Amino acid sequence: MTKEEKVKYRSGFIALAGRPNAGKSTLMNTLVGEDLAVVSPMPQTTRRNLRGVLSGENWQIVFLDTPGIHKGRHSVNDGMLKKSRSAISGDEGTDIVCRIVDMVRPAGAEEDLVAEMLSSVSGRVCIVFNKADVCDDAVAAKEAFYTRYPGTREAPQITISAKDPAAKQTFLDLILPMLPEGPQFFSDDDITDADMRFLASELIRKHIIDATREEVPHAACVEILRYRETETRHEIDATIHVETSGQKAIIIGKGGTGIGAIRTGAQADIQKLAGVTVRLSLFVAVTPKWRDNNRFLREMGLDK
Ligand SMILES: Nc1nc2c(ncn2[C@@H]2O[C@H](COP(=O)(O)OP(=O)(O)OP(=O)(O)O)[C@@H](O)[C@H]2O)c(=O)[nH]1
Ligand SMILES: [Mg+2]
Repeated sequence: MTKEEKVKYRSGFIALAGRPNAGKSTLMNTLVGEDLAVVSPMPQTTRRNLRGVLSGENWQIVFLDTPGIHKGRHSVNDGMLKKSRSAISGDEGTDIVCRIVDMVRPAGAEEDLVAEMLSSVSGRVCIVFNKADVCDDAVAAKEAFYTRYPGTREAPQITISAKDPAAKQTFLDLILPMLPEGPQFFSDDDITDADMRFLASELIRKHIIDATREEVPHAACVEILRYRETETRHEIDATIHVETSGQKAIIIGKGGTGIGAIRTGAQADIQKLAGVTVRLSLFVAVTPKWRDNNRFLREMGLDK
């Protein structure tokens, strides 16, 4: 192959942005082919930006899963908004922003906030209309969206179900032609640059979210106290912070069954990801009002 014929390598950073619960994390997991990001029916599941990597023969995409765009009551909500904003604004090297739209829920104040934040994006924005499998009338949902947000009809766009593995090819058909020339940032088989400490804390949080309801998952924060790695074994001590003694009692459960199930489930998931034996110890601490404690939020990487 002569120099001229050589296919140029293309790469880009693509932020997945949108309101809470739109399916951003689900889409990233489908694209990278692993349960990397925590997914749940609860809004505001994602709290920090997480990179996922997908590589092809001559290209590499670095996805950035971001917290759902919303305004909440606590400092932690401001911190989440700041993280989405920095991903969208390009502070994290973003080339393209994918606006993930939940077609099932009509647009409201949150979607308006997404539109407002995206209006300042000078780079390219594409739209991913999601949840096609559960949307009764996708055409009507999209028409309502175009009417509310002028200019969106003309944007590059697709309609998918992020849960469906087929969404990956539909997404790549949209994105690959938009990908700029660029270097390879990660190895071909890397799926993220997040460390095991972070991924383990997220898996523990996933099991808390699955096991509890209403305010409890929002009031829970996982801190990794110790992560000791050998070639054959990872030993992890983690604290689950909650805000009240009532929440602590719910997490622990009758006779410790709640915390026991969270520990067993999370340990198995971390083990699967790490590929070695994992021993997980969990503690529960009451840290009143941590969601408004800026020092605590800074230590947890959740500050604004
Ligand atoms: N039926 C259906 N459900 C979906 C689809 N995509 C996501 N979901 C569900 O929607 C819920 C929210 O998905 P997430 O991926 O956690 O949404 P998110 O946008 O990351 O939410 P936040 O992190 O809270 O901002 C979960 O229960 C998913 O299973 C889809 O295409 N079809
Ligand atoms: Mg998410």
